[in-house]
Amino acid sequence: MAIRFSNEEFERLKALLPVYDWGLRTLMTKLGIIHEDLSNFQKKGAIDFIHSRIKAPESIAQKLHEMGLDITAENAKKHLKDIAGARIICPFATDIYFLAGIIRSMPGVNILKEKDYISSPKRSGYRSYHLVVQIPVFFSGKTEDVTVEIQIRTEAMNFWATLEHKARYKYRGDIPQNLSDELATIADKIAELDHRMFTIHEIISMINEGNGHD
Ligand code: 0O2
Repeated sequence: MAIRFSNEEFERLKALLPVYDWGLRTLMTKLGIIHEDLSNFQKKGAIDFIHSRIKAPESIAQKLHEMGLDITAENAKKHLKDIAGARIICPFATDIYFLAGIIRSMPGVNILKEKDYISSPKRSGYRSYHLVVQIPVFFSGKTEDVTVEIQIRTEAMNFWATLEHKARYKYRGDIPQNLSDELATIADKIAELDHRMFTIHEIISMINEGNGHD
């Protein structure tokens, strides 16, 4: 049975969510500027695309349930760091670290936590770089710090995570052992593929530099 908020708690949650949306939009404006600047002037192609989402109430309720917490708006605000989320997709792992560095130096963005699941992948095989940040949002005469989780991954890591997420959903978090083993093996292969593609990219860049091209 689906885990849900009570009507009263759902109304409380609905009152909270706009602030997360404003925080996310503030961050997306900053990231959009970085994306445009990098595409036009600096490190061409370091970002493929960026998207954002506010976690659906059903997913918030499910996550609180998995954490063994009561399904309340207060617990969501207190314990969940990914109600607002931005995902940056890059061609190569080196771009991920480059972008994490840019985010770290952004004025008005306070870093709360960083997790490098690329150098230390999760047991599932999941790879990604996570930053939990806080952004001040000014509204109705007051300022509130909004927490946003930023995930940075390559296209290949994203392909894997999307498929594994689907499997997790399909099997309600309990993926059969043979399938999770296969996913973990593929995750390793994807990491190797990412590395080999990067080597080719470096060779092409060196040849282009020698020829005086970008
Ligand atoms: P959705 O639907 O994407 O929102 P923490 O352990 O809390 O200190 P962490 O690892 O950042 O820190 O938190 P968490 O809650 O484990 O993971 C946060 C998000 O990372 C997840 O959100 C996923 O988006 C992604 N993620 C983490 N581990 C995996 C994994 O093994 N497979 C996939 N596909 N994604 C993962 P949600 O709420 O799970 O999902």
